[in-house]
Amino acid sequence: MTDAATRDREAVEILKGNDRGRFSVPTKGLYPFQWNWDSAFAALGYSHIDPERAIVELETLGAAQWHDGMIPHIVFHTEDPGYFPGPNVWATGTEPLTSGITQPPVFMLAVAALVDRGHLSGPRLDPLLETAARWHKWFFAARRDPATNIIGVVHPWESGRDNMPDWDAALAAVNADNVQPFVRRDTGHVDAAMRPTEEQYKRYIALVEFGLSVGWDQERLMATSPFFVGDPGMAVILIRAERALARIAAAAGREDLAEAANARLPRLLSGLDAMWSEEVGAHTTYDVRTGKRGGAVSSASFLALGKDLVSSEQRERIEAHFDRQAKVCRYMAPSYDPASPEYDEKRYWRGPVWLVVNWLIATGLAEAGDAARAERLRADSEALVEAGAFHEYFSPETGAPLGGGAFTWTAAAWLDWVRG
Ligand code: 9WN
Repeated sequence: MTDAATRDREAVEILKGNDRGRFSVPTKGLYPFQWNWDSAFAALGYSHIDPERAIVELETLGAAQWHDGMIPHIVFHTEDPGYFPGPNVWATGTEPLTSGITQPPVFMLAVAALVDRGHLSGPRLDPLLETAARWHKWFFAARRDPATNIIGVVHPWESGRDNMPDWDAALAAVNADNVQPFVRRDTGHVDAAMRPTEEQYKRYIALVEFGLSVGWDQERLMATSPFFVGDPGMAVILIRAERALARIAAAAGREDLAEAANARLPRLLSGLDAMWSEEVGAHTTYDVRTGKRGGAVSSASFLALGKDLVSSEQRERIEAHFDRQAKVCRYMAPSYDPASPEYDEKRYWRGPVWLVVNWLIATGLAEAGDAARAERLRADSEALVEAGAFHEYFSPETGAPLGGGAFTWTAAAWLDWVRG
């Protein structure tokens, strides 16, 4: 057993090793730019060792906000041929250069944590609240199906859970016949068996080309993209972010921002409910184009165990899935149901455990008063770090470390939560 102080030191070293001054890279080599939700977690990690650096991380991300309010999923601060697709493929023409899609809005959860811990207030806080408010409002206009209030994604990368099996059917329907040949870079860094397949990658690029074809007009993208799929993960994170915004903005005297966030919440909650699958007994994806629902429980389903998100009947059914999986998995929470034929212990978001998702599920459980399940996730995450250090993801069966090493958000989750 390595002692906690050694792990703390290692985690701090990883954050520092991935620090590029005003932003963090998720890990060296595989991901050489600033990623959206990774940065929010980096800020949570930094809040324990260097709160000023945590604020700067969020300010840098906020500075990449588009005029329409979107905060993009990648900010390309530097050139780097080690990643595909780079800025020339996205061709968004923004300053700074960015991708053309978004990622889960963990940003406001990090802002709230910094405020609650006494590190952020006044003139540094106000612009960050404005940024969060503009982004949350953008989700309402550009990622909400007006008929159902479902919050969806126009690319699997937006969900942050890229190759989760529930995207397969909608992705397969995307025409990739005209995609120009390209060279993947990810499989030069990581074993291909741990990454998405070639067929999936072709369609990921076809969707980037579609975004380009509508000039990255985000409302048009939602209305016309061949891929627009409701995501319970994105929906729950946005609801939590809106609640955090409402609470912090009200306390900071920004009643205007608090009121707007509160006004959006009922529709966001009804959109989440519309993703409930009676057949599965949990929230699943919902393909807005075809009406088809995802087939099984994913780690995103457990996010709905957070505070005040579901009915007591729904809660019991989701808890039953959690408890069933907790009996068969040495390490919770697998990214996809091990009972499903699509489950794959090693392949990215089709089975492996991700510590940041555990952070999100467990903080939600704790807020909802479910200390036991939250502790199961924390203890399993601790055992994973003991067994496999600070990797990108882990086998739920053996704890084997998978994907990239020395990962910023795994180290941040350790400092913020796992170490207890
Ligand atoms: C595409 C950086 C990101 C995470 C995502 C994760 C992975 C990128 C990729 O890495 O996605 O955005 O190229 O595989 O799926 O959640 O933000 O760590």
